[in-house]
Amino acid sequence: MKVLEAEFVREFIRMCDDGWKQGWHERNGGNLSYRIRKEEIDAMKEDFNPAGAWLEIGTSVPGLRGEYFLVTGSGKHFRNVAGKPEESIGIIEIDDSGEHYRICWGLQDQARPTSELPTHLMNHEVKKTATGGAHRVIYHAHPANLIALTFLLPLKDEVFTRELWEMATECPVVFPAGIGVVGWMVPGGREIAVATSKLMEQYDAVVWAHHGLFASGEDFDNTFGLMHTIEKSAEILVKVLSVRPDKLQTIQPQDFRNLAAEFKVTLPEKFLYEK
Ligand code: 2HA
Ligand code: ZN
Repeated sequence: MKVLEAEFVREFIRMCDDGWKQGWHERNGGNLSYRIRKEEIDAMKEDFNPAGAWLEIGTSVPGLRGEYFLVTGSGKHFRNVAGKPEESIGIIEIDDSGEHYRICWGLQDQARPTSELPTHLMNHEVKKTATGGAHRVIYHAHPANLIALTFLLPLKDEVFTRELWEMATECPVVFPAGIGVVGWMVPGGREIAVATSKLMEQYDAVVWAHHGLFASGEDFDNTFGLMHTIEKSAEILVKVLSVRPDKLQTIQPQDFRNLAAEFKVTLPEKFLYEK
């Protein structure tokens, strides 16, 4: 099978295009990765290029040895992924030490995987263990309203989670574990990857202050949907705060407990503090 004919590749490309259309991917902003199933890889190996050189990941992910990932390329624009997939995205394989990768398909003309490869792979490693292999998608975008909030709210998991939950009744059902916050750090390296993946042990979404959001999920629909839900909620909060600094009424802690019982989700009490 040709790589570009595979269902997961078509869904990956569509998700890049959807994110672009949402306005979350200015220039080369954002990146996406998918941990490929064994049967999906086996079906397309004949379309791979001759094995490339092993290159440094920049961190260590022994829990991902032998895994294959579809990733966006460093410096590539989401806007171009659908039109030029072989140049914009590629498949990489992880070696037995978990410290190197090689390009098996795509990323034509000396392209490299996303500059955020360490964070993507460390998140995948954590999520693979935490979800028993269920999570396969890691998505990073630059949604403007959420980024705006990182200038206005205290950079605390409890505050971001609670404020976003209050803005839309669906939020606590979509991300019941809450969301994590990483204070401003230099992107692209191991340090921010360690900080982000630590939070991914308990959350499916992690905010990077003054930068963007990382989301994790089992498939493209749910991961895109998580990004979309969080950014929509952030947009409502920005609108509310733009009109006046306080709320006349809102969803109260006991309302959240009632919602949790009805929707059969567990909402940690640390987010249901009295204000
Ligand atoms: O340019 O979003 O965080 C890609 C990025 C880096
Ligand atoms: Zn970014």
